[in-house]
Amino acid sequence: MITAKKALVAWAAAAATAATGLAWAQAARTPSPPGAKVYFISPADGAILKGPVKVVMGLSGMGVAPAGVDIGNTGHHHILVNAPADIKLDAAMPADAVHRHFGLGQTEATLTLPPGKHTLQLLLGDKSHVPHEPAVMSEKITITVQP
Ligand SMILES: [Cu+2]
Repeated sequence: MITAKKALVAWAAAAATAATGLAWAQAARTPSPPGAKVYFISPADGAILKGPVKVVMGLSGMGVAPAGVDIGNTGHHHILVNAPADIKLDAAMPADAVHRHFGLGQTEATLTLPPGKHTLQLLLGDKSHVPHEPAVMSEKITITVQP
């Protein structure tokens, strides 16, 4: 016997697979144009510095727009601090110590991080903080903050 919940899950999976231009709940992802990329202007990978850490974010092939603004080929920056490898790309990013949002369209940030090694990664989000499809994500860089 198939339960209502199982039926719903099966339907959802089929709908998600078949979705073409179909808004599917909150998981609908905004397309990114080919070649779009985010990158760190600073700091450099491997940098050893004293805090607070000034981060300058670069974006190529798309525009920066504040969160909540629905304009094609735009997004806002997020810095992922010490993110796990299995970061979710199909849902809105939470706002927490790992996911730092710059929803006003900022392209610079100052991070206060404890001394030690940290990884930083940029991930662009759409108006609803959901990564684009395909995700516009930088390489992960490692920095060392001195005491
Ligand atoms: Cu965001």
